[in-house]
Amino acid sequence: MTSTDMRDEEARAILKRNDKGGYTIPTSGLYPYQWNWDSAFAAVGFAEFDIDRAWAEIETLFSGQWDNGMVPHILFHVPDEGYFPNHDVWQGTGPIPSSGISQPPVAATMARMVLEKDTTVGRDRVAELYPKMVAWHRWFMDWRLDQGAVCVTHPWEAGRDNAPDWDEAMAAITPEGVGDYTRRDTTHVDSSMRPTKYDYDRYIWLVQRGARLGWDEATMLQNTPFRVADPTMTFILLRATRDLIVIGEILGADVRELQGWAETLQAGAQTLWNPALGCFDSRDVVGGSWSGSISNASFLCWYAGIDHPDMRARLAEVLALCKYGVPSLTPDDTRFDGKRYWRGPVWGMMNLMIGTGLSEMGLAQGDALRRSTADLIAEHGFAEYFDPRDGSPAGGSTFTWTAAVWLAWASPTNQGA
Ligand code: 9WN
Repeated sequence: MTSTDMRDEEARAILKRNDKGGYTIPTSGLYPYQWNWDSAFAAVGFAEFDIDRAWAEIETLFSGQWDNGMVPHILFHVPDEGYFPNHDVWQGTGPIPSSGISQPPVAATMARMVLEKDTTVGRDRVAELYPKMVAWHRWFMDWRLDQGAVCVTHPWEAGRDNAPDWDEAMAAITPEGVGDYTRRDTTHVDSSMRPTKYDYDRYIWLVQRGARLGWDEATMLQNTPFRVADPTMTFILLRATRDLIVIGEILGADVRELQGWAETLQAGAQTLWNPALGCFDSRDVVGGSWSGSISNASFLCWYAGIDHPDMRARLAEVLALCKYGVPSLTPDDTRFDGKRYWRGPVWGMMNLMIGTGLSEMGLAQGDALRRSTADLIAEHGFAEYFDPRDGSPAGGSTFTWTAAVWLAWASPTNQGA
């Protein structure tokens, strides 16, 4: 067996081990539930060897969809005391116990990838999912826009929990009355690789506010303390809406409403251009300031079909400092912390999206990024994230989305595919 075959085998084994029957946990211990965008990435990993299981992953995710169209960021299928905050804190109001916020909507893009693997099997499966995905995208368009850019109402919604993008907005929160709580994440992972207590106090304060207001979007919007227009959400929703349009056209649906959304989001993405930084950036809607972050979310522009000469220059600068792909924050930023989660580390699925976008636009860095991600995983394993300075693994291990990224994109088995 070659080393590539061994990694392929290991990646399949990780997906099977993290499979809890219809849904996949990100990794055991640290994350014992179904997470939204993790599941969508898991689906493209499964699609490499089990198409039926790939569809089941997305179907189970949408079984937790709320009446208003929202698809929660966590589905608490089986209670587990090893995680905090659990459903008793969140008090999500959907059909199965869940959190009360969403996560980056990669599902339609991943569904299109699974569909293209096998259109015969996929057509009926995607036809069932299509109206649910449209309803979810409509929820974003109804409740999360600012000047056409997509906002997050909690750092966990962006999936980039402790990114510097939220620092200003978080500083404006005084987490009064949050009470005592016991974190579980730092019993699984070294605390130097996780968000701080300062962050967690504000995360929980925001959750308590949502739960108190019954997760009613209109009520939560009034005097909202946290609303940040975010490149992660904006670029991903724009990309996913285009993929949803392609799926709709295959199904013979009327896609005019979706085309309107894509135009709105395309214009909204331009409102994230920070001229002083020469980069796409997060914009605090409440406080009015730019984050000033050159992050891996900034480089999702190509994934959304948006090119910019300055972004190419920024990418070249960042990649000159990082051997293994795009870090969550450029190392020459004073806020950089190479092991602390979204303040420095490289994440495989962000490399996948950035690399895919670059390749689709005919830019050579796309394939270079795929090869450096392959080296990263081949040399350092299937970690949750990696220190961009030397590739050392951080966070959880035997991680679902890193295995999926390997199988569906990075593995040399797929080179030239
Ligand atoms: C909170 C599961 C999730 C990812 C997020 C990542 C991390 C959760 C946590 O893990 O967030 O949602 O408890 O730290 O930041 O992107 O979906 O892998």
